Amino acid sequence: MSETTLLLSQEVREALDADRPVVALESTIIAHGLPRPRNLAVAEELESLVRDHGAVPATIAVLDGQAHIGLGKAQLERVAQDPEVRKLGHRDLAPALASGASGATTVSATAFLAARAGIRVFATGGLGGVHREWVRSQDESADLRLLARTRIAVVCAGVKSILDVPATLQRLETLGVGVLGYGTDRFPGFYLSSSGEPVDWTVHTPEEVAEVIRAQDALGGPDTALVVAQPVPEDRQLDPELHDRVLSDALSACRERGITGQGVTPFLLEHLMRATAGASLEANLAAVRGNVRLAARIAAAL
Ligand code: PSU
Ligand code: MN
Repeated sequence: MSETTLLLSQEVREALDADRPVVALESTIIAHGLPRPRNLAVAEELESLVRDHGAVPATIAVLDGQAHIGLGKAQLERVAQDPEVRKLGHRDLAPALASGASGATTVSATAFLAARAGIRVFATGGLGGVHREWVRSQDESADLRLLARTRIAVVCAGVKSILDVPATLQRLETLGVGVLGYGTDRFPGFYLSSSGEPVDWTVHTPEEVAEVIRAQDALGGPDTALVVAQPVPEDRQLDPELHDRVLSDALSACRERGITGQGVTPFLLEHLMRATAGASLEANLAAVRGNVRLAARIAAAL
């Protein structure tokens, strides 16, 4: 990719050149996953959290046909506030660049661009995955396939609980994407501390994660990602009963309105937020904050 296609902020470029820790942050959660105007405050807070833990934040987005790795204040504001900002998965990057469009990047697009820029650690909320009703809709997030061929560590709170979690874990296994439980032997459930599903590998410190990353690099082989799944603290999770109740309503509403494709995930997150009077948002934010902190510590340990 040419220099003009991938635009690194000066701060990110200097940090990468000097081998200092950098953490990639995605922008879809800002533009399409959180309500305005809180989303901007969160975007800024996440960047500060990365800095507080000794790393440089690189929020990634496409603006006017240029892929930005690291955003300035005005650029971050644009991503948070401009309703024209689209949602860009990995496959949308080329048409967006070619047409001069602006868009927020999902996990798939962010992981791709971050790896291209030489960033090794990435933090988000919850990965996309296999949707319930996959048999009918064939809706599986592009996040999974992209993570099967991108060398990056993604710190997340599991996959969004709106998904079919066991099916998503099975896909990750099939695709050869490693999964570590951070401080847990259960796969986290995004809004919930546990999805109830087991994970095969548990680590407890950023240094242990760094060891796994180094081993992955030493082994070589297919460029797969590493999913570092950290649960939201139990006292910050969404009440599991409330979660299950509102989720079934949200899924029916999505079906009734015929929402498909890129609209599904933002619709469900929005619906849950309203139906829980903001409680799902607080759980989501608690998870993301924890992930950003941990990602910075992993980047520093590398
Ligand atoms: N994590 C969050 N909120 C979000 C997302 C992740 O806490 O909104 C976004 C990510 O960008 C992820 C996307 O890649 O949702 C998945 O969308 P889809 O199911 O359309 O692939
Ligand atoms: Mn989808």
